[in-house]
Amino acid sequence: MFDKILIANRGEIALRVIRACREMGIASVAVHSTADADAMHVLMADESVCIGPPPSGQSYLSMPAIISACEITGAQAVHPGYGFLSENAGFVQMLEDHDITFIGPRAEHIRIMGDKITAKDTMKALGVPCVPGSEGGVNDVDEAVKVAAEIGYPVIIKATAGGGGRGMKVAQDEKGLEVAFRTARAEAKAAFGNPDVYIEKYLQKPRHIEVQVFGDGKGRAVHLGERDCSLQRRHQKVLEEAPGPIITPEERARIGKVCSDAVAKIGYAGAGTIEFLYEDGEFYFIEMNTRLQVEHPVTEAIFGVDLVRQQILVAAGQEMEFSQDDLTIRGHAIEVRINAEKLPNFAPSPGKITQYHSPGGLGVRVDSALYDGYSIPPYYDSLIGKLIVHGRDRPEALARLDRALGELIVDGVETTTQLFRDLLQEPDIQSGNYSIHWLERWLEQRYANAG
Ligand code: MV4
Repeated sequence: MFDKILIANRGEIALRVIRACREMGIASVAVHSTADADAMHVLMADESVCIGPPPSGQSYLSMPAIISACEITGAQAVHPGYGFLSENAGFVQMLEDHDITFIGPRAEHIRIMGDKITAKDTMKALGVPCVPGSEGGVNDVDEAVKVAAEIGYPVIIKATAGGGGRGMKVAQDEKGLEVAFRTARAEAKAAFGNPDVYIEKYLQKPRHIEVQVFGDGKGRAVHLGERDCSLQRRHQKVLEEAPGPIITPEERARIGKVCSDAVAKIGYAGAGTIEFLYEDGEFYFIEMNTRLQVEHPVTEAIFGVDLVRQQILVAAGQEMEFSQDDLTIRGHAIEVRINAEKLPNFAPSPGKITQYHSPGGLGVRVDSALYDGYSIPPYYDSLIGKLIVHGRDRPEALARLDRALGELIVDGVETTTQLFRDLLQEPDIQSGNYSIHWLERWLEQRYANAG
């Protein structure tokens, strides 16, 4: 086992990893920009190293600076958290060249899933159900027209180097396809330096359902059910829950096995998320994320497992602490993302926290790097905390969420807290009746005359 792990991240996820390290008797090293000298992850880690100025490109994304910090402190492994260098195959390669262990999957698997066409080809070959569409990429308008005629309109054109909603265009008919295709390619080339696009049938009202998988890197893998992350705004998740409110135990077992078999077969190591669109009882693969995700705590709550601990064990060449038969769901969990943002436009609201009180009690978890008097810097993303509630069933989780939100005090900056109290009043939220478009429509109606 490692003696010392460096966490190449900041904020709540850095704390999350430090906590797992401490429980395992592993020393932790924080890295930070000059803007984060007084950040909680620096205070909580055993050691810290300043790696550069505020912009992420010169600090949290600087591979040489992070590798130097490993060398200076003697850290044997790096946990990347999410975002930043967590899905950068070149970083994994560079660490390997310096004999430092990356706590995550192999570079090869990050590379495969980073190219969406290759990811889809790979998953399809592994028996994972995919959205009907082009075989591989589509290189010219004639081919696009041909594929679209086969699968039927509307269609969606996606950039192979995109993902997470970047570089997508919908075409309603053949007339719109030509423009959509050309713009998609041009935008993909400009944004990612790669013009390659592919085509899929456009699903009108799906839910975003993602399956948590975990592999030991030696051909054994499990699934930990699904999360419903359909409540999004501009491709940013706002609320996530597990299990999915409309997924049956039979569907879970079936798609879960498909996913765990797939990652077992490729020898995947560590935590991964297989994203699906779910419509009319069918799952359609869209992307795979090769990192620990922001919303992993809802899965941890219902399965009672520590995913970061398992990541560290597997990275050190040990076995994960459970097999599929050990994994049973207990109750229901919901996470809301507390962002320092001002509604209705969700404009970033950095600044000094004048008062902070975190909720507590049974079934409440708060993952946050906030403290009284802390100044949220303007350079990074606006997530300042995650409130995760766990109940015996969904109604209990919803009631607990409302109760916990009522206890939360974050003064000095604007936050998304009230949004969740308002959402909880909605019958569709109470019943779990929402698709990927529900939140944007609700926000439009609610704030039609504001900001
Ligand atoms: C789609 C789709 C409809 N049909 N693909 C957006 C993010 C990226 N991960 C995939 N996305 C979508 N792909 C087909 N074939 C609709 C979306 C989509 C979406 C997906 C998940 C959550 C929120 C979304 C909001 C708008 C569009």
